[in-house]
Amino acid sequence: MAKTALVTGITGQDGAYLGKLLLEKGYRVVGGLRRSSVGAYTRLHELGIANDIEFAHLDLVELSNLMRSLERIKPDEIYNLAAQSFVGLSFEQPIYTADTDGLGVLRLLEALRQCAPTARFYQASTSEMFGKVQAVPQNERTPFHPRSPYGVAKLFAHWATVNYRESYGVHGTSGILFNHESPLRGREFVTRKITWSLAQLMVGRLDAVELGNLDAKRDWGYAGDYVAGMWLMLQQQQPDDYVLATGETRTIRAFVEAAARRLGLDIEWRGAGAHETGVDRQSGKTVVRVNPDYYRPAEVDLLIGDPTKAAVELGWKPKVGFDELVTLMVDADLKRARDNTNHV
Ligand code: F7E
Repeated sequence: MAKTALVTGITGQDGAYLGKLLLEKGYRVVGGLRRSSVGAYTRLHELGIANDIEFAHLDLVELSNLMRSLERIKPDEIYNLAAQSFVGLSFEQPIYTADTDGLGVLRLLEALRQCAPTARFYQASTSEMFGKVQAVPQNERTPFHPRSPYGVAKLFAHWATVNYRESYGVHGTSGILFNHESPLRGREFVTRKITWSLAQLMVGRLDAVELGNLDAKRDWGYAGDYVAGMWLMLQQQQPDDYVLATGETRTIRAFVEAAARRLGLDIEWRGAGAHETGVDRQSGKTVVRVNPDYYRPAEVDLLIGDPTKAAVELGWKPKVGFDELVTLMVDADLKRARDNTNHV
């Protein structure tokens, strides 16, 4: 009989890619949907899977709803991808973020313990938990030091998952994923903001893109590769923690340069700090400006992951490299800009 997977956060970037992968593997996929999910089905339509998923109204703030849902759905695997996932917003909405990303996971684990105790559980943990990094590169044994309400809430959820594993024998796995991007990434995240904005600029619909801290460094992979890692984790006999990352890190500035290059722009940086601009050498036009409004109260300066454990134990390796990722995202956004569509 086909296995049933419940994917919370089905409408997000990772939910869409994971949903597609699970359908291809023959799963019955139930997608947890909040009544007010942003952009609801657009990513699922983009991947052509919206009609193959069963939807269940689910909200991590409502325990009774979680319990009834698990009793009804009877999942073999639960992938908890639901979250307020934007670090910047978590400074503005810290309590809401803690409720959904922290306590919400505890509610889901309680519901699992009561109503679906044999279901395997994947928690979407994050490199944001490393924050002010205590070692370079970061792996499963690196101590945590979160730097945002989002990171703090996710760390609570990570330890709750470990605790339910150790206390009640729950098959709970925490996937510590570094940044993973794609053409389906939300436009508030920096990579997609860059590719979307530069593409809009190319068709004359935008003057320049405003960004915050250009010096932050991130380990960027491709979301499609990372959801395959999530699935592999839940196929292991024993639950555990795994880092997924590429092992490479680059500045935001380098991402801008690469995206611009793909569009035929050659960026020269002028000035410094809040006065820095990125100018296209050929046209002399300013295409990037720094706007301190996008600075964060506390920043994560450097992330670079060590995915050795996932490589050895899961046989997981990222397939899409940095240049290919940038190309994928820029080309998708240029097409959207030319077609004047903005649904994703
Ligand atoms: O920022 C800097 C910003 O918002 C990356 C989430 O998926 O990955 C993501 O979190 C960096 C930061 O992602 C802008 O200050 C500069 O240093 O794309 P981001 P994030 O905060 O790394 C982790 C793994 C998650 O778990 C999260 O859910 O870019 N930056 N200028 C900017 N960032 C944004 N958003 N916008 C700017 O204009």
